[in-house]
Amino acid sequence: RLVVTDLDGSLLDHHSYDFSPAKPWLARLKQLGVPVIPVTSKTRAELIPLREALGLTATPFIAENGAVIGLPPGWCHARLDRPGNGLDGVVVKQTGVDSGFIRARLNVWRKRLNIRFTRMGDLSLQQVMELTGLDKTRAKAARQREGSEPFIWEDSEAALETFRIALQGDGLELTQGGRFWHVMGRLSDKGGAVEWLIKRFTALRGSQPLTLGLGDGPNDITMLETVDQAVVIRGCHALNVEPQNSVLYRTHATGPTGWAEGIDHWWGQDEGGLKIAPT
Ligand code: 2M8
Ligand code: MG
Ligand code: MG
Repeated sequence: RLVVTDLDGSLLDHHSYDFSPAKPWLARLKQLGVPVIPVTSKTRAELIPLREALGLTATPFIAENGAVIGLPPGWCHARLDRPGNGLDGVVVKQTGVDSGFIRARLNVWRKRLNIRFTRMGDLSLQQVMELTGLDKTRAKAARQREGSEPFIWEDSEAALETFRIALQGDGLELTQGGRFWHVMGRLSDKGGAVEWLIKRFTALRGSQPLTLGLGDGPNDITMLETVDQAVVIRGCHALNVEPQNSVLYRTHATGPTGWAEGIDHWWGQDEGGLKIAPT
């Protein structure tokens, strides 16, 4: 088994970033050796303290909507990965385009199309803090982008479509999180990164895992379409999340309470004498 999960609005509360309602399941999955893999818009810098707090330092992570993948030692391939080119022996893979290129193209299109948006990098630290509710250290970490750039759209829907087409020509794509739009390389969305990781898991363990995925935003759709069992967590926003899964559960609760509700739905029943749910 394998769990892939969005953080903001899913495992973490949209406003307070608290995850206590998910603790019993997190502990139980750890005990069973089921990897829980964060798949998030957040940066690698934001994930360092977060993985520690969540007890997820031994599992891989997917940052910046799929643009960055981190593999801890147990997940590395003897010949394909250069060991320990990241912190704590974590191998870091960049699946997309670097953020310097993304920022340069955003500036070009802003001028040429005469469109209005504010990049995260255009905001002051104070503004990022106010907008997201993150404290200073976390807001700083959120600005350390490696393969994607968040922005606030301030123009019309029609202009957004023109912008989307312009970015396609640069090999870039748009996705929508809870508060921000995000630009990244066209081949590095959450679904693609999760697919890559499932293949890696299968190669290392010799069998294909049963996969469960949880998310609350449009940027989670490709990930949810990649897994065997999907959970759409009720959002704190009015965004449309319509993955084309045949096996989909929508929670009643939001955030980490919904997260636990979703895992309960799929894995809460005893199976073949194995009691999976936490007691
Ligand atoms: C941004 O990501 C969220 C994910 O849904 C969003 O788009 O609203 C990113 O900038 C991330 O790095 C940051 O931690 C988060 C804070 O709310 O916002
Ligand atoms: Mg989310
Ligand atoms: Mg997210």
